[in-house]
Amino acid sequence: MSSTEANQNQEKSSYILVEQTLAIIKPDAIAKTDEIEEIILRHGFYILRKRRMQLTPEQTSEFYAEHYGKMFFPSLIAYMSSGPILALILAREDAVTYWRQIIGPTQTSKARDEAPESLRALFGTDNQKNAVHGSDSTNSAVREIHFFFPDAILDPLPTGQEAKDYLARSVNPTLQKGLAALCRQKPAEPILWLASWLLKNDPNRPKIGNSTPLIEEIAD
Ligand code: RTP
Ligand code: MG
Repeated sequence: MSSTEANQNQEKSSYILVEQTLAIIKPDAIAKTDEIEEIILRHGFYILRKRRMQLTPEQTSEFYAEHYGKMFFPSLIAYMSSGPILALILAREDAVTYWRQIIGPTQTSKARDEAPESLRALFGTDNQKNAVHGSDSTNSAVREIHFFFPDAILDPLPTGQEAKDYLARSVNPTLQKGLAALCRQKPAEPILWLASWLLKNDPNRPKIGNSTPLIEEIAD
């Protein structure tokens, strides 16, 4: 792997900490799942979880409760419960906004006019059967991710700056010292060595007197 690729991979793995959104491949596009997943990955998203299922009309009504009472609500429920769907948790920087950009305008005809490369332009059927869903805000993303993946851990969902500040404050100073020590040492098992170094040098770990770290006392 080139150093550029290694850097890109390292950057991508930090996206998991940054933002998550919920995507759905809707019944009219389920046959295009492989193509859509390829596009998702090409845009730098991580697919953290996937769940294929067919929603009942009741479950669909709960998911789309914000649209209750609108003219299109009954046909939306019939459409979204008509066949299997695939729910996906996507992660990357700015995941919510970026995914909405990639899927394009709600109506397939508008997507074809204004965003011909968008997923709805490419895979949508008509103005209701529009191939894919995307959460419209970080708050909706939290609710929708828990709807499909009740055990998902994302509370609170950090925004980009929040995550960077948190890491800068709580982890980076120690991690950088550990990485420097790792580079000097170049051990055979670098990950295990670093894990052990971090345990021994965790600044939050209670010390007994001014002596050796607790873990070494247990090991003895
Ligand atoms: P989604 O929630 O599915 O990602 O779509 P969206 O935010 O772009 O659009 P939204 O206003 O939330 O509408 C939800 C879904 O309802 C169907 N719809 N049909 N006039 C119509 O016939 C109409 N308007 C909306 C679409 O399937 C839309 O994605
Ligand atoms: Mg919506």
